[in-house]
Amino acid sequence: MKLLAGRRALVVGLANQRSIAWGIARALHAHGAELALSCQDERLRKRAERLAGELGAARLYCCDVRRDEDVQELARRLGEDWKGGFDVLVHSLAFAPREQLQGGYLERLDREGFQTAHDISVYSFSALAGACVPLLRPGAALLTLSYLGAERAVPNYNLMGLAKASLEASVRYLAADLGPRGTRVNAISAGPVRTLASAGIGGFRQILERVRKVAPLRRNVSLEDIGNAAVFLCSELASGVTGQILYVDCGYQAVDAGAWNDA
Ligand code: NAD
Ligand code: 0WE
Repeated sequence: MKLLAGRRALVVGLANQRSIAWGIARALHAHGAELALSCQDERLRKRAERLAGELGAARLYCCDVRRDEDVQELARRLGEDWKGGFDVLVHSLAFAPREQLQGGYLERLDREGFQTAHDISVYSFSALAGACVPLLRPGAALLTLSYLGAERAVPNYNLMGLAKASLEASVRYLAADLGPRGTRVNAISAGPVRTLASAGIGGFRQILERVRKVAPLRRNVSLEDIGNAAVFLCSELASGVTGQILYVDCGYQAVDAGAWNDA
């Protein structure tokens, strides 16, 4: 059954074929959605163009979310290219200066890193939502990506944990704001996946191993797991769901990982 036939979806945050944005775009496409994709800059454009090509007539834009004019321009072009509006906005991007994601939280903390992480990883979701709201058709859905570090102190995740906590609060405030016009807003809190954003993070392999060992499903999440949950949240099947954080993590958040060491 195609859950998103006749729906138009913008997915922001495509870098390569390992991106969660790509997993979600593929799943939305498989369920009949017409797609637009956005990548950060010209540097990523060639690869993104090739990927967009794989999804039929997918449109591709560039938008650096640090720049207000880029966000406005993205919305303007979407309004032109998709007369009559669109239905789904997926926000799948985050950034903190690399040195913030290793070592102690306080030890690495500084004002500039804090501002950068919150600007790119948090503000951008509300900024994109605000710019796109006039274009959203009735029954639209917004979706962003979070991580367990929002609600637990995860070693090395540090500043990104604060940013994700604020992002999750944004989901609730946007849901309250946009609910009366019929727009739903949710997040997927995904288990760890090997992507560009997790490559080179010290100890990432051990994080994956730990999930495989103690998560109820005894495996790591796949891009398909995340894509399927995204299809659900963006479809009519989730018509009564808004303001929620859905864990797509093979159950890891539900258990006391420390107590399952030898399970
Ligand atoms: P990724 O590297 O494929 O995607 C991150 C994207 O952010 C890239 O496309 C990058 O270009 C984009 N980006 C960074 N700064 C930007 C800017 N200024 N303007 C526009 N785009 C910018 O990695 P990913 O793991 O797919 O990350 C996607 C989302 O998933 C992020 O929000 C991340 O926090 C979240 N997430 C990832 C994991 C994981 O383990 N990989 C787990 C849970 C949640
Ligand atoms: O949200 C993330 C990662 C986001 C991220 C990644 C990078 C790497 C490159 C943000 N900024 C940057 N900056 C860079 O320069 N995840 C959920 C993946 C992740 O990152 C971790 C994790 C997990 C899981 C960092 C430490 C510990 C666990």
